Amino acid sequence: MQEPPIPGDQHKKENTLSTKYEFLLWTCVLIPVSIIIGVIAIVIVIRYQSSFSSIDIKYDIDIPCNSLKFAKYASYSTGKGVYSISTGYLDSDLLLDIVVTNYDASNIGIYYGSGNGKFQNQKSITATSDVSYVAVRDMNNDNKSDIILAYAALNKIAILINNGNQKFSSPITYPVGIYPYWLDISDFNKNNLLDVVVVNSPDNSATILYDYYNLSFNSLKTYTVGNDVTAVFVADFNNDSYPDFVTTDNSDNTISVVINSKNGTFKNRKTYYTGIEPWGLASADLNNDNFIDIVNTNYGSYTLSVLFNDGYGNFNRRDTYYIGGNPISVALADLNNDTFIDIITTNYVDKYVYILLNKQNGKFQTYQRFSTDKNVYAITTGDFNQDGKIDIALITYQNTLNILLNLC
Ligand SMILES: *[C@@H]1O[C@H](CO)[C@@H](O)[C@H](O)[C@H]1NC(C)=O
Ligand SMILES: *[C@@H]1O[C@H](CO)[C@@H](O)[C@H](O)[C@H]1NC(C)=O
Ligand SMILES: *[C@@H]1O[C@H](CO)[C@@H](O)[C@H](O)[C@H]1NC(C)=O
Ligand SMILES: *[C@@H]1O[C@H](CO)[C@@H](O)[C@H](O)[C@H]1NC(C)=O
Ligand SMILES: *[C@@H]1O[C@H](CO)[C@@H](O)[C@H](O)[C@H]1NC(C)=O
Ligand SMILES: [Ca+2]
Ligand SMILES: [Ca+2]
Ligand SMILES: [Ca+2]
Repeated sequence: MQEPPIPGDQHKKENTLSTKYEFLLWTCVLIPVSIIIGVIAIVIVIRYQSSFSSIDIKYDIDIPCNSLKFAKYASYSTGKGVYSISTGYLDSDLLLDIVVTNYDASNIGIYYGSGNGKFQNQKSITATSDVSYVAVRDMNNDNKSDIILAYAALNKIAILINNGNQKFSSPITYPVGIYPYWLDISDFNKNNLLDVVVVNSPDNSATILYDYYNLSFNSLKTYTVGNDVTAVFVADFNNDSYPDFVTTDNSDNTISVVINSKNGTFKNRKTYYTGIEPWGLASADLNNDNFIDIVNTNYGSYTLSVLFNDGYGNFNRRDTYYIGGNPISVALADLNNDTFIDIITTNYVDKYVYILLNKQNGKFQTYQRFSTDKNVYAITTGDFNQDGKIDIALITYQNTLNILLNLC
């Protein structure tokens, strides 16, 4: 099974080769020393970071459904190299459907929902190889959700218009920057025509495509963000009603917050430190002060960063939570129906979904984790069985889609 392609991996590989000999020599000296340092470090970490331990969890806060419960997960097969997942209403039955991209199979797969938590087998639509991201949105305002894809290897995005009766138009493509990796959709200039923001990983840039109408965009603008940008998420961070966006800058260990100038163009970004190799990203109000906060996964330091909005779109307060392994994807949803948003994340090297319940103040409990297939890559949430509780859907590098129904 292949590792997921990591932006910037190429440079890292070359660097590793050139220093291989040096590395071998050093390890002979460093191994005994590092063992001693390692033991000391583990003792310190266990002592001071209670979140490190998943065994002796004490949930001392009286919040609803403190011990979460999920039904044993259902597993559906996907295409080869399933990579991105999204959910929405893709036919007219008002039951949530799921769409995934099959990176190596050059197609996307749609799972039509039955409303009871079960899904039909995948119906695939030909796309291209290396489809790195999928989103669902009604782009042409005909009240039918369309599908938007990042065609990473072709340096384009693609839109498939929903023609009804589970039929979609052929993908129509639009050039963006190099290796578009992730995207989000909003109306940045508030003219009721949708705009798309795409992050181009090795380009260190974000492309905004403005005003989708009659199957085309009206104009395009590019902004600098951080190195090997992996993700983008749109939200109004300074509460001026104009949508802003945030990116994860994988090689810089930062997020970039980019604020709208109230006319759809953007101010220079502000950066804030995260952990090592920030990757997945989501935002929501986590402490119920009505300002939007930010959560990202740190692939290289096995943690989550939670960054709090001061009300003006500045994020100077950061909390860190240990997850372990290599966390990639993160989603935010209220899983115990107490109006406080909880965190759902995954860890690429194992077979669990990790949930951190909100202590109703923007601080989070030690994670609870639930079994899935191995190598969880991306997650999304939705009420798939219509019981008012938010469920979890995720994809794994076993080429599977897993559904976990919330029983809390
Ligand atoms: C949009 O579509 C949904 C589902 O098909 C339907 O229930 C709703 O009435 C439609 N709304 C409009 C404004 O057409
Ligand atoms: C839509 O685009 C087509 C093809 O470019 C063009 O012929 C047509 O006039 C456009 N319609 C509108 C309403 O702009
Ligand atoms: C948008 O607003 C900014 C800040 O007020 C201004 O510098 C810029 O020229 C404006 N751009 C457009 C296209 O109106
Ligand atoms: C955000 O802006 C709206 C509209 O101006 C205002 O009503 C609301 O109180 C603001 N929210 C906060 C938390 O300041
Ligand atoms: C969630 O909470 C609301 C408000 O307290 C309540 O009306 C609703 O029934 C709850 N939903 C579930 C699934 O328990
Ligand atoms: Ca549509
Ligand atoms: Ca617009
Ligand atoms: Ca704003």
